Formats: sequence, structure tokens, C-alpha cells
Amino acid sequence: MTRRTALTTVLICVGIHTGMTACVARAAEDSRKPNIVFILADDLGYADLGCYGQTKIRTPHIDRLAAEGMRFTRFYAGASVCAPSRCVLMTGKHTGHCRVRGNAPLVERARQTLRRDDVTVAALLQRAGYATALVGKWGLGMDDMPGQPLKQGFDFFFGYLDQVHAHNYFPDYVWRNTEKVMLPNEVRAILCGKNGAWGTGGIATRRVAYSPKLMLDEALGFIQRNQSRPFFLYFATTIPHANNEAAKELGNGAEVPDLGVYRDESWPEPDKGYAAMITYLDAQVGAILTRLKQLGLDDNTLVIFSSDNGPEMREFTGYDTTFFKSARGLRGFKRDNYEGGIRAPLIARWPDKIKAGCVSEHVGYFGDFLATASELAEVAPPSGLDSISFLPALLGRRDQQKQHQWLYWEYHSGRATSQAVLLDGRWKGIRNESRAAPLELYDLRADVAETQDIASRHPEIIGKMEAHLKTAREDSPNWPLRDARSAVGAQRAAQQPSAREHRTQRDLAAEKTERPGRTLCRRLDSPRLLPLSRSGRGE
Ligand SMILES: [Ca+2]
Repeated sequence: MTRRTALTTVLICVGIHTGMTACVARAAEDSRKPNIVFILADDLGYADLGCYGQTKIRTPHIDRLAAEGMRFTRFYAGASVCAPSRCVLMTGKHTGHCRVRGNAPLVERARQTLRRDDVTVAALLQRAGYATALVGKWGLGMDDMPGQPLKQGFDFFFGYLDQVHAHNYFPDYVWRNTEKVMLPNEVRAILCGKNGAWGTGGIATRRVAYSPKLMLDEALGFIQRNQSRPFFLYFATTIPHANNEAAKELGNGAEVPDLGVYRDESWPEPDKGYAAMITYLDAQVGAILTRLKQLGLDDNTLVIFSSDNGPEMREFTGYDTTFFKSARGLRGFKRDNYEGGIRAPLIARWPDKIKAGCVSEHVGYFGDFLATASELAEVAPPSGLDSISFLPALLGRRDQQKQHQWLYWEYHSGRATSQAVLLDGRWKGIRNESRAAPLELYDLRADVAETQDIASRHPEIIGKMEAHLKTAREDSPNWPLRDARSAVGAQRAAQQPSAREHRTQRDLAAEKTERPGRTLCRRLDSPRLLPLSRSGRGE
């Protein structure tokens, strides 16, 4: 309801009722700007949720969120790894324009911080009178940098600043605003990368405080404290990201207090842990919804749930996301610009505003959140963004919904850059590992699994994409496009798309049994499965 209609409601109420007080209060409540809760999972696959087709992992609360709201099938993350995806979400610019376009080693962390002149969605909402909180993982600036959350529009911050620190679910400290809160966990520190260049991870030797539990408590407390004013809660859980250090040393990167309903499954322990983490997060979503309802805020709160990038590979986690079909037939994993790496679940619930049980095929991406939130908060976003509000889609006004002609992504590994574009929501162009690599082309309408590179059949579309790529990005000294194609990139480009993504790794193991050695070894040694440039660190 707009302010004008709210006022009208008050006047009508005054005119026809004697019980005026309740009526005026109701209208005032209706005119209040909606609260916004954005729940961001970390490395959760497109199909890790029941409402997106998951059959092994139980997510009843998130499924209910979808049943009571809208589920998007064509929504994309900002990037295929953590920090840039979150930068896109926060600033409404794609990875060709935004500040943080990749994950940087700790020793180069100045490349991975927002700056004073960046404008985040939190800053805009703060300006519009919202109380703002980040609870969870940040990754866009350390405590002594201009990207620190309190300098970027958040009134309150609780959680992790550094992604490698965030790998550990039982850390020895977390941040509350600018202070370190020491926890009773005991942690064995592990240096990541050469001489710790990527930072210090850890494996708890004494597990007492589970950080997702602390985060939920803080999130609920923030909602409680700010129930009488509009608020924005960015709940950026680390679930189900692996503790990569534990995966490497112990073979299991899933960290959860108990395996719950999966305890008696016949699956390997890490797989049980992965499922248990997601179900743990699901219960947290349920707790947030319950608190909103208890406080009478339910009807005036837009709750969005999504994930920052696609599922991770077993080599870095110990658990097998292909067993769960976490990407549901989409090609690729985290770090890929194929659909499996960047297509994200997105669910939005806002009772009486969003029609319950809807599925939207609107093509959007993380950068659109800023324009959407700005529209809700009635605040003008900065100019020059890559951000289209999807509020019309949410409200069922499809005829008013603007569309992206182009979407754009880039991925920076240590030694190469991959780029992808999406034209008219249909044609996907991808070049891997070098600006000199030829574009692959996929028609997502006919081939959502991206199995058939049809570049040679559509030179006119390739020409259009090549032209667009010349202007799609601004150079960043911190995130240059890499020209030299690595040996890995050359091998990748030479490979034809395979059906690998549609098989589980157990299928591959079975193949090995049937045909000892050759097939499996080639696949596992394949750079497409374990490329040299993929560190798994700091992401
Ligand atoms: Ca992530």
C-alpha cells in the first residue's frame, strides 16, 4: 500500500467507524515500508532444495517458503564464487563493472574490499530509514579496510569477515561489529596456500559453539530489537560451504552438531553431513519465519532465499554433490560459468503481495536486488547500475516487468579469466580461461544442460556477442582479463561437452570397476574435473 492509499484508508476509517484508534493504527502499519530479509546460502546447488526437485535432503521449511511465495527458475547468482557474487548482490553491478570481481589471497586482500565510493544496497536502505544488519559471512573488506560492513551501510554486523576464517564452523572467534568475540572452541590453525598466502583456516579440536547457531540467535535478536521500524536483515549463512581444510586433512568438510535424520543412512559420513547441514539451515529459515509471525511482522516482510553460487566438487569438500544431484542436470560446478555454477534457487515470500505457490521464469540475477529493494524502500538507486527491479514480477505484473537484453559474468582464477554472457535469456556464450578463447554457444531454450556447442551454426549471434563483450566491462587494475591461455584452458577448450555432469561420482567409480583404470583415471585427471588453477582456497 502506498502512503497515499494508506492515508485514504485512515480517512475512510475515520468517517465510518467509531472505533477509530484501531483503524488508524492498522493503516499506519500498512503504510510502513516493508522489512526485507535476504537469506543467502553458501555453495548451495540449484536443486539442493525439495521445492527444486531434491529427493534426498529434507527442506520442509524452505519448501513451505516456496509454497507460500514465488519460486524463480531462471535466476542467477552474481558470480560462480563467493566474494564477487556477494559484491554484485550488494552493489547492483555485474562482475564487469563491480569492485570485487574475484576471490583474492589474503596477502592481496586490498583487491577484495569495497571502497568508500561504492554504494551498497544496505547503505541505500539505511538512508531510507531502515535498520540494517549483516549476520554471517561478508568477504568484501577486512576490519581495517573501507569495505568493513559498518562502513558500507550496516548498523550491525555479526559473523566472519574473511572467507578462509569462515571455512571453520567452530572458530575461536567471530566479529561483532568491530570487536572480536572469543569463543570457547579450541582450533588448530592451518595455513592455506604457500606460506599462508591465502590466509589461516582451522579445524576445531574442541567443538563447543557452532557458529550458525550463534548467527541465528543474533538474527532473531536483531529482528526483535527492530520490530517497530523497517529493517533489512542480510543473513549470509556459511551453510553448506565445506571446511576445506578439514576436507583436505580429514576427508570430511561437512561440519554440523549432529547428523539428525541422516544418521542411519547408508551414505558415506561426509554425504550425511552435507545433507544435515542443509536441513539445519532449513530449520533456521523456519525459526526466522516463526519469529516474524510471532512479532506480527509476517505480512509486512519480504523474505528472499538464494545461494551465492553452485555446488562444490568433492575434491574440495569430501562430500559428493553429484550424489545429491545438487545441480539437477545443469552442467558444471562452483567456479564454472555454465548453468550449474551460476544458476541459483531464488524464493520470495511476501503474504498478500506475492501470490502463493507461483513459479516465475523471469530472467534475473543478483544485481537486480538493489533496484528491487530501492523500489520497496522508495529510495533512488545510483545511476549507471546493472540492476533491474524484479518487483513487478514478484507482484504478478508481468506486463510491467523490464527485461535484461544481456547478462554478464566473469570468473578470475589465479591465472585466467573466464567470461559468459546471456542474450535475451536464451543464448549463452562462454569463453573459458582467456579472452582469446573462442566463444562456445548454447541455446538454453533447447539445451539447458549446455551439451551442444552450436557456435559454428550461429555466426551472427557469435558476432553480436563478440561486439557486446568489447563494451560489457570496464577494466579494473585489480581484476585484469588474462590473455595467456594456460595449458589447462587449452585442454578445456579442446574438450567436447560430455555427459559427466549427469552422472554421480559413484557412477564413475562403477565404471572403473567395469573398465579398470582407463575411463575413470582420464576423467579424474581431466582438467575439467580438477583443473590446476582451481585452488578451492579462500572461496
Ligand atoms: Ca559460495
